[in-house]
Amino acid sequence: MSSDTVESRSPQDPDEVVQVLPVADRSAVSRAVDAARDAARGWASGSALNRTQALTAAADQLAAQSERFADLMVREVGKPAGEAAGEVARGVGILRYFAQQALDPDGQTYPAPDGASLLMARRYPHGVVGLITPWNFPLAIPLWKAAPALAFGNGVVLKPSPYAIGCALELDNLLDGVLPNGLFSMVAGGAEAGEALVDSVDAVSFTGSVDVGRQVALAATGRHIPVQAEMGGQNASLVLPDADRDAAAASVAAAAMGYAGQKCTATSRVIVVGNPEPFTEALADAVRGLGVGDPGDADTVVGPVITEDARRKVLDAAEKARVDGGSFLTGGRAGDAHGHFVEPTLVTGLSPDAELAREEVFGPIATVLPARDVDEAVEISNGVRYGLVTSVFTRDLDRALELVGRLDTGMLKVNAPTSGVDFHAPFGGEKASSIGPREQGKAARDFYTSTRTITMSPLGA
Ligand code: UN1
Repeated sequence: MSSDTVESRSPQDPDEVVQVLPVADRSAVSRAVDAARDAARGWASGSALNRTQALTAAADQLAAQSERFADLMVREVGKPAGEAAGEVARGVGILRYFAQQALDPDGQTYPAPDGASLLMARRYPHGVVGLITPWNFPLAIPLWKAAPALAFGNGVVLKPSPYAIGCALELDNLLDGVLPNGLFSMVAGGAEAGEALVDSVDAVSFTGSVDVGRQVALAATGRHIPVQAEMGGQNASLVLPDADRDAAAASVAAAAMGYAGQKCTATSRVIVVGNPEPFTEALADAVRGLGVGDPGDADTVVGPVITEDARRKVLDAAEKARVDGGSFLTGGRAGDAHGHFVEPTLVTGLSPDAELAREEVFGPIATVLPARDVDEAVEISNGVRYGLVTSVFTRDLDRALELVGRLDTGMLKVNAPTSGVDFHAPFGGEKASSIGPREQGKAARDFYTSTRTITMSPLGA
């Protein structure tokens, strides 16, 4: 690979190059932004019904090509086939949902002090929104940003992760067929292309690591443009003594290890209140029962991690955990296949202060931490810099309700896995997990538009 191209390779078969694209330099990025800005003018001032129809057509086309998109996702980012099919279906749902939101009320009226004027607040698009997206949800994340951006009248330039350029290119081709020329485009590249994008757009939405998210937010704030960054998690599941043990174990195992733990919503800490043994055994059994291997197989839950570096990072974290006094209930080693496989790894015996219990690894590895009582479980859960999503397993709904106010978390799930997102509800975290307004649902309009307050006074008699 030369420095002026980026390429993606299959994580289960790293010899297979999936896509190669030229890197967009600064001038290519500004050309894409200028074209989107030109196209966005007519798009925003035209009929909202037109936007509804275009996004509906995109949904129809994606639905018609579901299998092709899912197969590419399996091949390019190693997502297990079942999850890949689910993500394509989610993408179709996102497009249909935001297609309709284009027709929702776009403002409010207020009683004017003089009783005669019309006082209103109306939402207007920003112009061109830059999207910087990760490889782990190569369709859903670009779509849950692009669909509302477009629905509310913006143009979009997408810079996807280099590991997911094949999926992004297919999405670009699909949208090109239904949108005005230049309104949506993608630019390939790494940090430089991302910087060039932040330097030229009118708003930025980012999903990725904490460090890059902070840099993007600082650069965007320096230009006085709206920014939203969704970053990491160190998500906990609190298992109370009255939980339905087997159901909780199955749910936590899938949330920790599904797609090899490569979700910002994955469960990384399992905080067991009271005697930890019975639940820990049930969890280890559930993890051992997960299908591991070729992501193309329908039974696979845990495929490879994205790159050799990612595999190294997981194995280093496991080794560090061992040195810190942890022991492995399952896993702890690389898989023996040719791709970037790691065994699903469950660690016990660590202090909540151990690195593995504080920092995000983004792999199939989780820690079991015992807690004396619910208060201690809350303290452990809140004791990290992240606050994206937390789950509580209990039959005591009064207790669950009380915990809603005590856990520092953007989303709370009761008797449900930390992973999994509803595109029609607000999504985002507290503390280092997020910067800026929430994504998705009705919250999306807050980010992708800006309010103008308008007073219209009668000239008088
Ligand atoms: C999910 O759990 O279905 O990057 C979505 C991520 C999150 C999305 C999670 N922003 O992993």
